[in-house]
Amino acid sequence: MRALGEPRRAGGRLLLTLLLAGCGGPGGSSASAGGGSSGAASEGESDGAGEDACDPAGPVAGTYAAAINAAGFVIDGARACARPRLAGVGDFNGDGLSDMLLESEGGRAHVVLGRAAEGRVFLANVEEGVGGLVIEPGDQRPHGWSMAGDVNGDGRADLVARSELPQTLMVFGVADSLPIDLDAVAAGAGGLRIELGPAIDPAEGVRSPALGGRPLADLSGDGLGDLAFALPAGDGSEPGSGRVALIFGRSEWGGDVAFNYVAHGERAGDRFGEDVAVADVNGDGDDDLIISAPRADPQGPESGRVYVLFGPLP
Ligand SMILES: [Ca+2]
Ligand SMILES: [Ca+2]
Ligand SMILES: [Ca+2]
Ligand SMILES: [Ca+2]
Repeated sequence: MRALGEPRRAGGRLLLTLLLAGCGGPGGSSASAGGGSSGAASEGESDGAGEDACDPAGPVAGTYAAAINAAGFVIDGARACARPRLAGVGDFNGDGLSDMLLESEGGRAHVVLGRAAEGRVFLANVEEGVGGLVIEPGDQRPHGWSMAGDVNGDGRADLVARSELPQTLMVFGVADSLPIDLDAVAAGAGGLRIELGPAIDPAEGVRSPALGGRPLADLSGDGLGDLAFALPAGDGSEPGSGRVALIFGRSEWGGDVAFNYVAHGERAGDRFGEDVAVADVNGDGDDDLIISAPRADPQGPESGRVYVLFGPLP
């Protein structure tokens, strides 16, 4: 096995040994491993507006030399214009270390395995199974990725790829670093396709197919991770008030998967479900569900309301 510090590009041309300090890598990569994502479940919108064009042959900002004033490591993207984003964290391979889920333009995702070593991780190496694994989108064209908890109880965090609605794909965590083909997952190998059926209208705009960012987001209290689908433009108590729907984890997946719990916004236009997070707010040891409705009107127009639902949820 090669060391992580030796990037080997797919074509085999580039062989460099780069240590953390003082060496600029291949141009165009960021020195920060962070993507600004908090781990709350409102992440995963990569198909949005405001995209500026990226020229793969365009100028680069200069040399990147890992100028972080702390111990740690950096993760460098594999290719120009990939724009990897941090889509979630969780222990995908079950080794006790938190792993990072990165999603790139075009739907490709990388799982970068947690490690104690400093230095650099190259996604080009991860694509060859060194320090992580790649998930190729195939024909599934995922719109966004999220790290879920362990939704099947095997000790490994699982992933969710938002595919063409009304369906989503779940990728079960694995211990090895072989590439994962999302087409195979859709066919039932190493995961499954969840048909959400008419319960989700594509026009509703699903925001967050998983409650990532925590080792386990367990809102049902059974020890298995659960999935959340936030629909801030969906129908709730009134049309367009928003809703959040949960699918609870289970040891055996398959067949039709129905929502186990649905919370509704109160008034049209509330944007209930704009943000969703999980934390133990009341200190009883059970996860609680936090949902924002920034345009609710309880104290005047769009004064906003945040709901805290104590778990376990029925
Ligand atoms: Ca891990
Ligand atoms: Ca799992
Ligand atoms: Ca659960
Ligand atoms: Ca609690």
